[in-house]
Amino acid sequence: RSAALKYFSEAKFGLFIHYGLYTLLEGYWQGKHSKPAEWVQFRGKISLKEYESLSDKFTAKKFDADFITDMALNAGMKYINFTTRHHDSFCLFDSEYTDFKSTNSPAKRDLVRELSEQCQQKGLGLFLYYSHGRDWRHPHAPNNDNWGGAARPKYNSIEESYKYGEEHNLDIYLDFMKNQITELLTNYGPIAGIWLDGIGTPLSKPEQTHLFKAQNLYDHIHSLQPQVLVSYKQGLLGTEDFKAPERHFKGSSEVPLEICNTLQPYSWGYDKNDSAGHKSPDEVMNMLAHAKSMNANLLLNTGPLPNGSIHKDDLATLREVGRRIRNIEYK
Ligand code: FUL
Repeated sequence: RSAALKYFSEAKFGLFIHYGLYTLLEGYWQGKHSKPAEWVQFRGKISLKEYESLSDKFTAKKFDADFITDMALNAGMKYINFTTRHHDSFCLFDSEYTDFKSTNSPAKRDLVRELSEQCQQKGLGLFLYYSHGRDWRHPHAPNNDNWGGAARPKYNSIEESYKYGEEHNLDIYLDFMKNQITELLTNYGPIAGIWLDGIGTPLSKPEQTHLFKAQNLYDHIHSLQPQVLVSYKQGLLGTEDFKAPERHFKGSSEVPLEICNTLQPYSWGYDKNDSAGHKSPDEVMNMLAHAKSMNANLLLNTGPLPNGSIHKDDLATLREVGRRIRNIEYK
């Protein structure tokens, strides 16, 4: 993995993409805004049934992996990180282990496959975001009773399908995730990294971390594809290949760093409430400089619109950033 790590720390700049069912709600449920937009199921306490019905409207009509990968390359980026499955558990890939997936929606498409093919053709690394500890759908995922109040949406009456109590068995959920990650690492060619997200505060009860058997998962990942870099956001066990702090980073780190930030004012998934303005080329150049001063990569997020197209402001900014980067390189 040392060659992969070297490649990663030289790559410097990557594109993060948050796209999923939440995108269709554009940050709003019953007129109330959710901050961040991709947390709309949680903040709006949307019932599983209502949330599920969104998948009948998921067409991804303008999601164009060819266009997105060209855009990333033109911006001077070397890799892409894609939300294969966010906290809502909707998968943007085909999976034997769930029906809640894009291949089962009107889109009938495996977006991970489309992106992986384009990345391979164009020499971009592909990282796969996978929500690990936080899952608002799977009956055996961490729940509010055992894991603190923020594991699940706080429904007024508890959802039937959330099996709280005795029957709750985290191991079943761990197997589910392992199986899906196995699919991601066997069906899509060489993968640059698995980017796990999940047991952040306040979900983390450090004394319960071992229940997640994360090392077991890391070893399994490396047995499937030894070069794959594993990250767990700010870190979980300390054996991750790099840390990926959100928005800012202060201090120093013993492992390589990747700072993630978003082109939208705050949200990662598409948010209609963006009057504060998307980040400008100057702001992105500053983020790049900040990352450089920390010896970190910058993973810069765009939230595609409901139809899967890229927001025009992000497009313009990335184009200009690419131009400036090329200017600096050629000087
Ligand atoms: C966080 C998530 O909860 C956000 O929705 C987003 O994906 C961000 C990059 O990581 O932990």
